[in-house]
Amino acid sequence: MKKNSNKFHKTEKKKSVILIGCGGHAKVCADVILNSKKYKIAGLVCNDKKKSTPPIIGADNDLKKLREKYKHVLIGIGQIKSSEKRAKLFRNLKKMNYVLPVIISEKTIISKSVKINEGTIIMDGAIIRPDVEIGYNSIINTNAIVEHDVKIGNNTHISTGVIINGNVKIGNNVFIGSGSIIVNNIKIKSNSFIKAGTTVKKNFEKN
Ligand code: JB2
Repeated sequence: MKKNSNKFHKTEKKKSVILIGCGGHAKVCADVILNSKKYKIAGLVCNDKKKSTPPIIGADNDLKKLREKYKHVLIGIGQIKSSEKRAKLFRNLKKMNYVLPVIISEKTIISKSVKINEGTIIMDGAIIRPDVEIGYNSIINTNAIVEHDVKIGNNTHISTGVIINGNVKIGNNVFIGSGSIIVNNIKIKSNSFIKAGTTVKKNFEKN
């Protein structure tokens, strides 16, 4: 009898990723990675001494040593007041020769033409439409909607439930607070800070 070669599928081995941080944002990143088909968590890197699941495998000054064992890392420190800490960590991790993968939740809708750069995480429920481009080390948080042709820069945080309409251009180091709505064709300059629940109808360049 002919063997059924499709009976047992080879499962791709999951890659271990170090998660930096042990606060609220890291928890949500961990949730996304735990449900990922591509990645698993190697452990957390946290400067605080506390019990945690997943376990803490070191502090920031262990990262150089950890690189001997692990290649992939994700920054799980959130970004509300300033993007500086995440941006600096990103530069340091690159110097240490880490790879910062794009992490995409299994529960998203993302068009095939979307381009996303290294170290960016797309959380559960996000919808990202055609020809969107997203820079490196950014966060597209839970249930954010990013419509067609939007450009988002580096180190930028699109918070939970934000709606960004078509053709919007967003710079680097931007924070857009939860539930904000950005109408179509708007430009948001680098380093802008938009409070939760704001409706942006004109180009935005305030901090
Ligand atoms: O330099 C650092 C560092 N700075 C802060 N290195 C490492 N390894 N960890 C650092 N942290 C860690 O970030 C702190 O040890 C702490 O565990 C964590 C901050 O926790 P917190 O819960 O206050 O914030 P968060 O950044 O994880 O999450 C915020 O931003 C998210 C986007 C929260 O406001 C969340 O509610 C929000 N969803």
